[in-house]
Amino acid sequence: MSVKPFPYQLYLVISEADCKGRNFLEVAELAILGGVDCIQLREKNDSKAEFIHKARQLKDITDQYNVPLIINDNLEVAQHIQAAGIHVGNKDAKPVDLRKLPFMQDRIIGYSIEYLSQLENEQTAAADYLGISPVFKTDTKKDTVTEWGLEGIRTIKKLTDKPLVAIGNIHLKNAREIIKAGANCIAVVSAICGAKDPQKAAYELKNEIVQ
Ligand code: TZP
Ligand code: MG
Repeated sequence: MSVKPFPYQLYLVISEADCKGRNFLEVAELAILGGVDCIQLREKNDSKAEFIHKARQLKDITDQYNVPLIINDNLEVAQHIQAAGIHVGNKDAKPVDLRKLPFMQDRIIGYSIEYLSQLENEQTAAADYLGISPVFKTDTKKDTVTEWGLEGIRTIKKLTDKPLVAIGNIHLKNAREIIKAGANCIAVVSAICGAKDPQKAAYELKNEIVQ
């Protein structure tokens, strides 16, 4: 299976709720201005219509900056807005099935790794990047399985050529060591959505990981 390039380094995973009362579209735009180069919209409790509405508004912004917008676990929403890709977890739609769809042929499929055994499966082979989920335990998502840590990144790096996106409690103080351990990209929620100044937070994170 070929490996498509995934040239992104600072990935924002955003939801309206994680922006805690601030306009999530403004947070996303500031984050892009600060250096975020990939965005995922992750709305777990929205109706389909709400999710599509938000995704369409966000896509208007990401398109202006040529930043890919990935939709969390919802093919219909992704298709509706012609998203750059979809991110799925271990219990969601299967990358192999998604890849068979004409719409998904050339789009990005992200797949979260919760167990080492997933690296041997065909789903991993069909994905364009793997989420190391979570690298560290986080209050933002509590229903997680394995806390990979830096050692987990090193182990996974040895077992696959796929680009690795680390997520989970990543902030300024640990971003660089996560990249050094072998992650190609870091993904954050609260380090940017919860920051007083999302643009500055993104800028500092980007500076920390781009050598
Ligand atoms: N998947 C694994 S951890 C996580 C997701 C969506 C949340 C990460 O949030 P934060 O605030 O960056 O720790
Ligand atoms: Mg899921």
